[in-house]
Amino acid sequence: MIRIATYASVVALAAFSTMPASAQLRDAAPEHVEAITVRLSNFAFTPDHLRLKVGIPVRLKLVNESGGKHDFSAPKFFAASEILPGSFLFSNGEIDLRSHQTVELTVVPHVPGTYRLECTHFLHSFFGMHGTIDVVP
Ligand SMILES: [Cu+2]
Repeated sequence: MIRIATYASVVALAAFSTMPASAQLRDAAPEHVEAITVRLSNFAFTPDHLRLKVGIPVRLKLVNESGGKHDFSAPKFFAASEILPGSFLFSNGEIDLRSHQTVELTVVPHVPGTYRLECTHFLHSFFGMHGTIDVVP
């Protein structure tokens, strides 16, 4: 069931750009929001460097491609950003992803700076699962 739901959302996303506005899902992101896909694997974020602009919404699609759990932890970044409706719900600035889970959220960064991104699972960051999010004016 989860697999089917994930597949359906991928198909919906693929069709998104060709669909008329009236056919879009109610909680889908506005069509001109830039989308960035970040893949989580053992033990890396790809890409591991994001460059975002203050005040410009971005749709983040997080894809856990691995057979294990990971998280996308950037508490200082999320504390300095606004999470728009229709986003995956999470708390404490940390998004937990099950094996092969995909989640999406729309974020508006508000404060320029360089923020650390990491997976907080034991030793994952040590093995290279970390990155940076630059927010530029
Ligand atoms: Cu990890």
